[in-house]
Amino acid sequence: MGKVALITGVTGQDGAYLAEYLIKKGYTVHGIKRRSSLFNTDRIDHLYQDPHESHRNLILHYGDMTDSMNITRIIGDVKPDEIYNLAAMSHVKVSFDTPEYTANADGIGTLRILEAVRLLDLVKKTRIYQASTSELYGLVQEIPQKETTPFYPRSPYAVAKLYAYWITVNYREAYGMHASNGILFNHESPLRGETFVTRKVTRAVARIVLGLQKEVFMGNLSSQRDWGHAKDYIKAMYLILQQEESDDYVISTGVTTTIRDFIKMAFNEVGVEVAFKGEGVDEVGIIASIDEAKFAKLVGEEQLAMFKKRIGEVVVGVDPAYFRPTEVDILIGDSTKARTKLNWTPEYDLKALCQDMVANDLNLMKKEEYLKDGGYRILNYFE
Ligand code: NDP
Ligand code: GDR
Repeated sequence: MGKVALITGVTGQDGAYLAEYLIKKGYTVHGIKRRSSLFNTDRIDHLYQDPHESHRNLILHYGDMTDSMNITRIIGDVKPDEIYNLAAMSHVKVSFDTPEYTANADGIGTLRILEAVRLLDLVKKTRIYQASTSELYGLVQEIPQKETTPFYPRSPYAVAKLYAYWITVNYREAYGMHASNGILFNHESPLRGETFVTRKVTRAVARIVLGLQKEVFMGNLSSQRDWGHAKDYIKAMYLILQQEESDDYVISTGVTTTIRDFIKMAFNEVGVEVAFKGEGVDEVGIIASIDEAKFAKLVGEEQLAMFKKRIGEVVVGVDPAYFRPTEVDILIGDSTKARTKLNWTPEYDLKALCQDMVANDLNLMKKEEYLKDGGYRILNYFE
C-alpha cells in the first residue's frame, strides 16, 4: 500500500506541483479545497479523477483553514501519513489589507492542524510539514540568512507565519511530533499567481511584445529576492518529511537579484534590451534595442515590424500604489544544511526559471485573446 498524504492549499502553485509529484511516487493524495463560486482548479485539472472511479489517487475535500471542526474531521477521516500545510493567504501586500484574516488562516490555521493530529491520537503516525517562509527574516539581521538567523517579520503575513513557525517547533518539542518547518525562499513557476512580481513581469512582457499592452507599472524596483523554481522546492518538502528526525531547513538558491534586473532578464528572453533611467517614482524602463532575429523567431515577424517603431518608448513605470508600508529589502538564503543533510540540489537557476515563465506566458497570451482589456485592468488594480 502506498502512503497517504493530505495537502492543504492543493489548488495553489506548490500544492499542484506537490500533488503531481506525490501521485507519481505512488501516494494517494487528499487535497483540501476552499469553496469558491468558480471552479478554481485549473492547476490540478490534469490530475482530477471522476469521484465515481474506483481507485482514485487524488481526492478533494471542501475545507477551510479557519474552520477547526472541518479540519479535524478531514484529518480524522483521512488519517494521513503526511500532512503538507501549504494553505495560506500568501500575498504579503494583501496581508496589510486583511491582517486579521491572515493571522487566522496562516497562524491559527497551523495550530488547528497540529491540535487535530494531537487530539485524534495520530502523533505517532502523521508527519507534518509547515510552509514557513524567508519573509520571517524581514529586516534581515544577517546576510545570507540561515536556520540560526534571528527573525524580524515586516508584514502581517510574516507575523502570522512567525506564530505558525514557533507553534510547529513547540508541538514537536512538547508532544514529540514529527513536525518540521521548511523555510522556503521565493519560488516561482509558470503556475505562480499572477499578482506576484515575477509572474506579473513575465505576463506583462508577453503582452507588451504582442502589442496587447503598452506599459507595466511596478512597485519597489530595488528590492532583492532569492528566486528558485517551485518544481525544485516541492522536492525539498518531500525530503524533509522523509527524514527520521523532524527539523527545520532553509531552502534557497543562494543568489539574489533586484526586481529591476529580473525585468531586464525577462525582456531579454524575447530579444528586447530594456534600460532604466530616473529615480524613485520617476524611474522608467525604455526599449533600448531589439535583437531582431530572436524577437522574430519567438514572437513573430509581424509583431517585430510593429515593435521596432517603439524603440525609445517607455515599457516600465513605477506606481507607488504597489509600495508596501514596510518592505523586505533583501533576501538571500544559505541552504547548506538542506544540501548536506537532505541531499537537495535545485535543477533550475534564475535564467532557466525566467525562460520557462516567459515562454509559457508568451504561449498563453497568444491564446488568451479574451484577456485583451480585462487582464490588464485587473493587473493594475490588484497587485
Ligand atoms: P498560493 O497562494 O499559490 O496557494 C495558496 C493555497 O492556499 C491556495 O490553494 C489557496 O486556495 C489556499 N488557501 C488560502 N486560504 C485558505 C483558507 N483559508 N483555507 C483553505 N485554503 C486556503 O501559494 P504558494 O503555492 O505559492 O505557497 C504555498 C505555501 O507556501 C503558502 O503557505 C505560502 O505562504 C508559503 N510560501 C510560499 C513561498 C513562495 O515563494 N511561493 C515561499 C515561502 C512560503 P485558493 O486557490 O482557493 O486561493
Ligand atoms: P514576496 O513576493 O512579497 O517576496 O512574497 P512578491 O513577488 O509579491 O514581491 C517580491 C518583491 O517585489 C516587489 N515588487 C512587487 N511585488 C508585487 N507583487 N507587485 C509589484 O508590482 C511589485 N513591484 C515590486 C515587492 O515590493 C517585493 O519586494 C512571496 C510570497 O510567495 C510569500 O507567500 C512567500 O512567503 C515569500 O514570497 C517568500
